[in-house]
Amino acid sequence: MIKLGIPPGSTLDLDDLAPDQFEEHVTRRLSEIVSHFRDQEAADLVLKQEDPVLYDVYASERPALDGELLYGVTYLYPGKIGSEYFMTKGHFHAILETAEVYYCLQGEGFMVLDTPEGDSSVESFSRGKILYVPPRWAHRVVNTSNDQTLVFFFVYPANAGHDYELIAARGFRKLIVEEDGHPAIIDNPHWLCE
Ligand code: S6P
Ligand code: ZN
Repeated sequence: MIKLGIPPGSTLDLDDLAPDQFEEHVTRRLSEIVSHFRDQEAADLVLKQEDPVLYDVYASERPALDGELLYGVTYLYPGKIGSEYFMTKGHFHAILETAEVYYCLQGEGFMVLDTPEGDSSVESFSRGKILYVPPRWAHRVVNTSNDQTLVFFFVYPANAGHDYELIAARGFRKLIVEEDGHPAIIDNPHWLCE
């Protein structure tokens, strides 16, 4: 239920991994995005033992109307599937011509971006960094820390919506994997293949 008037401000405590000031909460486990990882054998091995939570998203509730914004915070936990770091599913906005702002509050990693036409970009994303996601760019965040949760704030038009299908079908052009103990940006061997 959306209340009229000015919503009360709130303080985000980074040590609180379950902030209660947001109306929406989505938990994503490995099983929901398993096909996005390169090493399916490694993923299957993990899933035989457990179905780990990869990230939690907390967001405000606002009407999906022109002029409204949604904002919130994502906690992307550390870990790997094979050599590939934990990452968000990644999406285009359903209304492609909508942008988004991300602000990293804690941790280190990358944002991977693609356009429908196949342009690609990878931006470092660590504490204090603000990234602007222009209209038309799909976006995914990758946590490359061994032990720290990557926490970021986001804000975008409330009517933007999410389109996960194209990314689910073809992936992003670039993957972030561990090589010799360090993050490496590599070409996705399966891009466009499925
Ligand atoms: C929404 C915004 C974030 C992500 C969240 C999880 O436009 O970009 O709230 O939804 O970080 O990512 P994903 O790809 O699973 O929605
Ligand atoms: Zn988005």
